[in-house]
Amino acid sequence: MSKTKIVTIERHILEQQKNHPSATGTFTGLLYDMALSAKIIARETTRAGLVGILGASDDHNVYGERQQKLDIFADQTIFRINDHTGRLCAMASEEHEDIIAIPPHFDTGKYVLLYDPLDGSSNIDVNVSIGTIFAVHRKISGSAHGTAQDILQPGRRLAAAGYVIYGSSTMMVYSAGNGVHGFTLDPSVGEFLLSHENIRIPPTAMYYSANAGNEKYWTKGMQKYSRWLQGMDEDRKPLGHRYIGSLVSDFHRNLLRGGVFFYPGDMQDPSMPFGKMRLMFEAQAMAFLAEQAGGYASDGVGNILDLQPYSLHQRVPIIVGNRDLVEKAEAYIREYDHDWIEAYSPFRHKQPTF
Ligand code: AHM
Ligand code: MG
Repeated sequence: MSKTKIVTIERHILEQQKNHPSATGTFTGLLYDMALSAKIIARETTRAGLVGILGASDDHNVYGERQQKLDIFADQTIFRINDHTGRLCAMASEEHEDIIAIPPHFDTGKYVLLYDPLDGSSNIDVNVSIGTIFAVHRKISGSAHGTAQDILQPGRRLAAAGYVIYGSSTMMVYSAGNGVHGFTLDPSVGEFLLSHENIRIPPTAMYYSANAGNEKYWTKGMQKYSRWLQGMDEDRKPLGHRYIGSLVSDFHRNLLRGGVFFYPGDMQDPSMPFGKMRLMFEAQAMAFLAEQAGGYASDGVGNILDLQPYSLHQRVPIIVGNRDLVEKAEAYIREYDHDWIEAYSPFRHKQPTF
């Protein structure tokens, strides 16, 4: 008989809570509610082709992109599970322009939740893995209702972050600052079971991941870095290239196999030198998880976790994965990309107005 313990996500979160004698269970409940949201969203993503929910809605999100119907479903599911629990004082979603207030007839709590309900949603119609990304900050303002000050905190202060991947199986991976743990959904019983305890990025990387179609826009430093990863100019074994175009999937694979993902800034439009990723909804959570798993995330200049956010929907360059590979990119940027660093610096140091 196998001696391996079967541990549900609920049990695991409760065990972790025991390490914090002063914990009230609020945080535990919040993480469990994310797992519940994930189960409901997973149910719909796996049935998407069957129930005619596929296809784009007429709505556009704040970036002018078409929202898929499942985006809206996922967004509303997470909101509706969390709005009335008394644990949160505000939420923010990639799909909403402004901070989402807790309805006035519900109690407010001491955390804020940020989420990208369905990341990589352009992949839905072609049956490629997508994901949900979430991050939790503690309230720091004196206000009962969450303010921009509570939401726009550096990633360094995150209380927890994680993602759900809707792939060949559904997994939830999270960290509350005590390592990174992964759970796989057993659809027959509807439970997330501990499948990947204390994930560490393997020291020897296997893959690099980037949208190589953008290479002509990359800075000289990033182009040279890409050649270095491919072992072009020296006698080095190249890394394999894997790119799904779904951050959660690309990050997850590299977390388990070792590697680096990058969506760098560029000089295509020097007034927007920061690439595509969103700091608050994508980069902070991934940076936190990477560091908890022994890796590192940089904007090309320094640690993403140390950036003071200035706006809810700001974008940020990201290079994330094995520390040595990320630092190598920083070194190339330092050597070759002075013009880019100069163009990006004002955004790096921009302060919020609250
Ligand atoms: P989304 O939030 O609009 O879904 O976009 C984010 C996605 C990421 O999942 C992925 O890493 C990236 O966009 C892919 O971008 P590209 O198509 O430019 O390679
Ligand atoms: Mg996204």
